[in-house]
This record gives sequence, structure tokens and C-alpha cells, in this order.
Amino acid sequence: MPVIWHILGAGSLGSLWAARLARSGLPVRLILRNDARLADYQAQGGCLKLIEDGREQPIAISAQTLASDEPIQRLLVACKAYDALPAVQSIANRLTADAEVILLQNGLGSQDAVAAALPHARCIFASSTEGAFRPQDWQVVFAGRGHNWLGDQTEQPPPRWLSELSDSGIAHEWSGNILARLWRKLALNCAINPLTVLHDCKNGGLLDYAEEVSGLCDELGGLLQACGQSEAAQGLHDEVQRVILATAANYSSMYQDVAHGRRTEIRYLLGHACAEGQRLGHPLPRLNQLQARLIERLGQRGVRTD
Ligand code: NAD
Ligand code: KPL
Repeated sequence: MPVIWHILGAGSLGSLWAARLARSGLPVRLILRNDARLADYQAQGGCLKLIEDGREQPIAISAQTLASDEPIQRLLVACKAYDALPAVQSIANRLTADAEVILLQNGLGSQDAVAAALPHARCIFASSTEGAFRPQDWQVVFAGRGHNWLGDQTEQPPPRWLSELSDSGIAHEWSGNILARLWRKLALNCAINPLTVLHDCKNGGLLDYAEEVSGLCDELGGLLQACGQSEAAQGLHDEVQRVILATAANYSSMYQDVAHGRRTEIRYLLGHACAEGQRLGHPLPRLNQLQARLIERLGQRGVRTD
């Protein structure tokens, strides 16, 4: 019997994973917050609608609430970074002794917090470049093909269920250095996202602020070296330039969060970089100033600053 994929956080990325796993015939359970959400889901037909290449496909998936007593052996956590720990804590009593927990959060900091709260579970970190959004509840658009890197900090072999991701068409790779992947994405996000908020522009608008971007890349590269992530520091500036050009017409995820008045993941991106600099005694004048300016701007826009 295949192990059930429990999905905590039926938002954009969680729905995208759930829909593809369920479509390939694997057992999947969405874990919803409460009875009201579950009733709404059932009333809409008990299925997620996956929109891919312009075509919508309804995919029936079982759902339950946090309060269900079904044991959880494999948990995919797809909440935002700031929600991951409280969400996991609320179902920790349901995890089996051999549970595996896959953490899809962007940035760094939330994964270690979850792993520390679950000392008996195998926690696998993921870094995703796929893109998804929800035009409405229980509907998800697969907006950007990408890749998922998974890895952990143990010497254990990769989990056998990676073949289930292949069967489900989920592009992935086991990474021997997942922290380098996560740090690299964090650095890219720090060099681009806050500036798009501060300059109120699309990613391509940063071509007008080349010196500011370049100064941040220098400092981020130095921080990565100081953190022992020299692999993640290689060619950072060039990649930031490539990403700015390739995504010139897009608004960054942080820009979109702020535009919609949503809380950002600042604490796990720029906040994590600045906190690591302080912890290591590594000066980061530009990043610290960027953080202060961003917090001020979030406050002005009425968005949570933490
Ligand atoms: P999202 O806001 O669309 O989904 C998160 C879901 O978690 C929401 O439905 C929320 O209600 C749910 N949730 C939060 N706390 C919960 C709880 N206690 N119990 C049950 N459900 C709970 O977020 P997302 O865009 O899917 O992002 C998830 C993570 O993936 C983030 O860290 C994000 O940075 C990262 N990511 C997202 C994308 C993307 O394209 N959406 C791409 C790469 C990485
Ligand atoms: O990941 C991104 C985001 O918007 O969050 C990119 C496009 C790389 C910009 O940092």
C-alpha cells in the first residue's frame, strides 16, 4: 500500500503538488484548517481544479481537518514560512514514529524551527522554482515550469518515494547540498525583491539601479562565504542579472504580497541574512540599511513588518 501524502497548506504550491500526486493515482489528503473550510471544499465538489497550459482539470482529493486523528507518515508542509511551525505543531501528535516531513518553504529559518520541534522525524528541505497561484479557492494555476531540489542534512540515502514524484511529473532532483540551494535562492531574492518594493517597479526596472544591485550582490556574496556557503556565492552577480533580464516583465513575489496587503516572508529572507551577519560578526551595512528601509515601507503600506 503506498503511503498517504498528507498536504498541510492547501494554497498555491500545496494544491499544485496535491493535484499532480493525486492525478497519478497516489493517495493524498488535504489538511484544512477547520470544519468551515472542509465544508466549503466538499460543497465545491471535493476536488481541486488544476489549470495547466490553459486547460482546467478537476481532480478529486480527500480532505480532512487538523483535528482528524488519521496518523501521518508523510507530510508535505506547504504553508508560508511564518505559518510552518505553528501549523506543524498543531498536528505533531499525529506523526508516526518514522514520519518524514517535506518542507517547501522559501528562505531559511523556518525549516530549522520545524526540525527542532520534531526531533524524531526525518525533515527534508525543498527549494522550488515552480510557480503557481490561485485565482480562487480550490483552483490552482500552474504558472511557471521549474524544478524542485530536495535534500536533508543526514547521511541517509534519498527517500524511495522520489519515484512517486517522477510518476507524478514533478520535476525534481536529490541535492547533496540543499542548504547551498536555499542560500542561493535567498540571496537572489534579497538582491531583487526588496528593491522592487522600494522602487515600486517590475524586476526589469532594477536595470535602472544597477549600482545598488551590484553593491547588494557583493555583500551577499561575502555573507555566503562567511556562512561557509562558498558554492552558493559563485557567480551570484551574473545570475542576479540573468534573473532580472529573464523576469523583467514580472513583479517579484514580495512586490505582489505588498501590493495585495499580504504579510511577506521578509523575516526568512532579508531578515535571515541580516541576523546571520550579526550572529557571525560579519558587517552588512547595505543589507541592514535595505532591511530598515523595507520595514519602514511595509509599515507605510500597512503591511506586517515581521
Ligand atoms: P499560499 O499562501 O498560497 O498557501 C499557504 C496555505 O497554507 C494557505 O492556504 C493557508 O491557509 C495555509 N495554512 C497556513 N497555516 C495553516 C494551518 N495552520 N493549517 C492549515 N493550513 C494552513 O502560499 P504559497 O504561495 O503556496 O507558498 C508556500 C511556500 O512556498 C512559501 O514559502 C513560498 O515562498 C514558497 N514558494 C511558492 C511559490 C509559488 O509559486 N506560489 C514558488 C516557490 C516557492
Ligand atoms: O523568486 C523570485 C521572486 O519573485 O520571489 C524571483 C523571480 C527570482 C525574484 O527574486
